[in-house]
Amino acid sequence: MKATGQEHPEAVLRIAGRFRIGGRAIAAVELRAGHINDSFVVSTASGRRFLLQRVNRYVFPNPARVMENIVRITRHLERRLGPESARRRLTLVPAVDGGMWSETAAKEGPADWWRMYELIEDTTTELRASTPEQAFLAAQAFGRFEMQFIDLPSPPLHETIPGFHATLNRFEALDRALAAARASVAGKARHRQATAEIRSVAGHRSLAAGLSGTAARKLPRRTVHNDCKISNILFDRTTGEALCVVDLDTTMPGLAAYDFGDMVRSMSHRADEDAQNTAEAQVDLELFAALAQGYLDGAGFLTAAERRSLVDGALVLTLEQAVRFLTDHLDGDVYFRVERPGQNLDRCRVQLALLESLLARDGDLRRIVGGATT
Ligand code: GN1
Ligand code: MG
Repeated sequence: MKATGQEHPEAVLRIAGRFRIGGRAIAAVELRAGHINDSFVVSTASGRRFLLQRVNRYVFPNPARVMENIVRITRHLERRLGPESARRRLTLVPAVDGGMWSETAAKEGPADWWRMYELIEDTTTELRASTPEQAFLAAQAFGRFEMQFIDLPSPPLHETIPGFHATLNRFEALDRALAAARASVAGKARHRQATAEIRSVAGHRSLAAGLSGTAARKLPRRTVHNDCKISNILFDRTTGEALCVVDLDTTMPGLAAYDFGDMVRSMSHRADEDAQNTAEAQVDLELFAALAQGYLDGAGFLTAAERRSLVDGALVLTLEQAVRFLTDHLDGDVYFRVERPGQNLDRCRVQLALLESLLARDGDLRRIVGGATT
């Protein structure tokens, strides 16, 4: 069952008390950021602040895998970046019982899993890239993030969501959602609202194989972040520096093209992800070039074949995200949190408009990536 996100503040404070926060938790404020987990900023009497999160069990049916990965990722970054780097990486706060997360019984369904991070103070987050400089910094930070895992001792991280970028399977999930929607009155209404988008997505279906052909199967599997949007970067409030990459839930083995593709779908234009008007969902070549330069600068390990796959990543990831938002709209918004009806359909429309503009500039995009220097 989908998590409701409703939690009594007293209950959140009690859960915060299960972690080693060095004092009494006196306030917990819900942070409505992200579409998946529930997040709370917890303050103690002495003024220290933490981020408490409940892992979404609908999205992550195997939270142990998520948390085992995050423990490894945060320890690896601490070793690599050194003790002075606390503002440049996430730090898990251990539970009082010595574990790195805490489980609470849910009213119905499986137990809730909670984790806590130290809050990195004096940072800001952005919902979209407003300047090429910002896009460059964000892309460079994601590239450096991947670079930091080049020497991650084996085994590879768990796949927290198997087949996360199996785009062809995402189309099969859409087919199932379409069939299910036709079987109920509410589903039929959602289906009717989405007629144009269903047709558009079907017209692009052949692109879905862009990262699964013979050439793509030869690409190296790296440790990638898998959710490279600008809101997953903390910027220093004073200097504007891209300090810290956050949201480690889907950091796992994958292709560099997934991360670059996600950056393009979220940062190469000026539209909000859920804009109700798609006029701004057009690739801006200056932002795109900044993303390519920043990413290639940060991810210095990329092979020539990986570089050639990056624009395919942009097309596939944008289409895939359109399919995922459309599927969730048809399913009745069970996966991505919504604040209003139709929001997932709006999100789908933004991705589709962007995809059309990426396809129209395909030659320019490939020229820019080919020419970007490392
Ligand atoms: C989700 O957790 P959040 O809201 O940052 C999603 C990503 C999507 C993104 C779209 C686990 O990320 O895959 O690209 O929304 N995460 C998961 O904004 O599905
Ligand atoms: Mg995420």
